[in-house]
Amino acid sequence: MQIDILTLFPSMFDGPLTESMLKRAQEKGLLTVRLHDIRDHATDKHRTVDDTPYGGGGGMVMMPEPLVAAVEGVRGADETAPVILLTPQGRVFTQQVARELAAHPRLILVCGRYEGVDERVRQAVITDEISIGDFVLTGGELAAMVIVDAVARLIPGMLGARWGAEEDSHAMGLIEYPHYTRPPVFREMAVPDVLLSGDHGAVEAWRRREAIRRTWQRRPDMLLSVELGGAERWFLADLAEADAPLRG
Ligand code: 4GY
Repeated sequence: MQIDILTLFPSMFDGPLTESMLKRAQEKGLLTVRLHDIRDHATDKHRTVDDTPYGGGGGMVMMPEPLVAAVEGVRGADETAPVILLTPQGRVFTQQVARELAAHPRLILVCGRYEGVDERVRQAVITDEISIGDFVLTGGELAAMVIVDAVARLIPGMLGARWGAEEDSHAMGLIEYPHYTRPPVFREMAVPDVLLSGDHGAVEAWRRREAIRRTWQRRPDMLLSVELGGAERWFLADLAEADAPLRG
């Protein structure tokens, strides 16, 4: 997979891309990230990329010419790759969206700065707008890094054999079950016996139930769209029953 990133601050990406999984993905040739400085597409001698907003009000707006020239230069003849603007106005990024993006051989991510980009940039070249959450960053760069990270770990061949993307708790529509490693007792807190039992079936059932319990406690909204087995429904009903006010 190839990801092209258009930004005024390419060096912001150095850290995340040169460590751990993203580093290894690039070394293995599974991921190619190309950084492009939007300022290289400015045409005046001061390399200007922003201007004051029509209609007044404070701040600056990203000019259309350098940004559109940058996208068209990077995109080349290939008009099939999504051109994604990172903005709080976009559709909200989820594991489902990450899976959708991971299916493309190429993504083009556009990082805005200042108060935003001239509306005609959207009309001319943007095909999708994504938000990583309801808050405002100083630019799209950190959001782009979040997208690259979440998408890269879904590229086939990326994770250890144990973790297919389908086994990911969020892909299953639940939050993660509790994890333990050695020692078996830490400050009088013991690891649950079932995890030491060697009974893989019992371990799987326990993990699934604990994931349901956590999702009920922390993200009950997610339970509306998850598929549960018969025994799991009873387990959930018991959780709800335990929380319900006493009746009768
Ligand atoms: N939230 N999700 C986000 C953001 C900053 C003004 C356009 C977000 O994705 N991007 O806050 N981006 C804005 C700042 C220009 C980008």
